[in-house]
Amino acid sequence: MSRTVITFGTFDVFHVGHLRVLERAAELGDRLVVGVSADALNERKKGRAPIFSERERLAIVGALKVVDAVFVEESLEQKRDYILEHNADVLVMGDDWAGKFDELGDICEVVYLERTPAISTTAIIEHIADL
Ligand code: C2G
Repeated sequence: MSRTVITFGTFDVFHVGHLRVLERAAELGDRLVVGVSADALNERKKGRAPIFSERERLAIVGALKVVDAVFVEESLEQKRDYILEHNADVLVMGDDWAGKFDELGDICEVVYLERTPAISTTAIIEHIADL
């Protein structure tokens, strides 16, 4: 039987840390579905709009070879609904979220992957701003 993996993220100013987490997530199953967080969700969560709009971020993530489908993640609290809706067998999150989604273990496997060190959207933005 085919195994569907689901993961979530903003994926703003797409970088190699994003690519690696998606590649490793894809290896855990046969099909990878990605919830790309909505602009409004980012504004609520981080107090600023992403650099790239939700349409652009969906287009970038959706074009990757390892990604089979993308959708807009409207709220952090809807993970259970998204997992059920997409028939996901595995939820993958970066280990900055370690322990936060363990309660979803009743409907799917929950895996936290190590973040790629020394790269982040914020560091890239700060580096460019300093040039
Ligand atoms: N990531 C990584 N290594 C980095 C940076 C990011 O592995 N150096 C991973 C994160 O752990 C996450 C994914 O890339 O799994 C996307 O990162 P963000 O865009 O920062 O996503 P975030 O804002 O944490 O997601 O429901 C979750 C929300 O959508 C928010």
